[in-house]
Amino acid sequence: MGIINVTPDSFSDGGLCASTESALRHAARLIEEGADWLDIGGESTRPGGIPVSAEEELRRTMPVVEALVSMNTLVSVDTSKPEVMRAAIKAGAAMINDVNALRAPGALEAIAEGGAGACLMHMQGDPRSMQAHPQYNDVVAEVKDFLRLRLNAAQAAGILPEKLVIDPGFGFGKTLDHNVELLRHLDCFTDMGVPVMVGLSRKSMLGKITGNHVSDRVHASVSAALLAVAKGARILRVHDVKATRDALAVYNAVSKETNGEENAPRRNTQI
Ligand code: 8Y4
Repeated sequence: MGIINVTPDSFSDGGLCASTESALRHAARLIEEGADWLDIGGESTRPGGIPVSAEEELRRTMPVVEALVSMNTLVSVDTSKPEVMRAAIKAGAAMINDVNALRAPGALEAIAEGGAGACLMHMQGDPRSMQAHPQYNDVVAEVKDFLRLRLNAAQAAGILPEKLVIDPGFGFGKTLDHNVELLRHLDCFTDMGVPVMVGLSRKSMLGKITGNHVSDRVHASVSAALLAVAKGARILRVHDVKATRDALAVYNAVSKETNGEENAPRRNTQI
């Protein structure tokens, strides 16, 4: 899943048309590089990101969603606002990627009534304060308990299990140790009956591990993505589609599940 941020460029006075055009140019590139999905976001969900109104989020994202849907691209919309969810689904978005796991009043109903898919992500606290004092007794167990509760709430609201995806939410109210622990034990999340999605791309945990600036985290991101796949992740939310695709091609060529014949039991034979 390739990431498309639609936020007005503060260094140009091109306004909305310019940001729509540059988002669509970027989308075309990510599709060419092999993205199956594009995740369209109109509000910065990073720590300290500036909140925007539903109207502004719609103004930014809808022209991009409409254009991509008309080009037969699988579109996911990164939003926590029910009003934006409804408009995105009406325009043809197949999935809503909600870092708030459909906890806003009306969010569950928006997905259920629209018949769309949803990614339920774990976050401790809210984007403004979540990185202040992240705290867990057992991060894997607590994230898993939260996701189980949200899966149950979604299904109770009438969302079909085959429309749901879960995500442990790397970097959302977690220290480096919490993030590493979650990635190390990502396989613990594969028994919940729905695919596991991860977003590790260029995140600060990779900056802390490598010492690299956000502009130089591609290699670390690809490594983390491959580790996540090895531990059962099925959807990777990434900036660098080509690099991730190349790594996955190598992974899939070697991996046992896809090969059959080539992987008959082998042992070391003497002479
Ligand atoms: C550099 C680049 C530094 C990006 C930080 C970031 C996730 C997500 C985000 C995720 C799901 C981000 C919307 C944060 N992360 N959705 N969204 N999972 N499902 N930060 O991990 O990319 S935004």
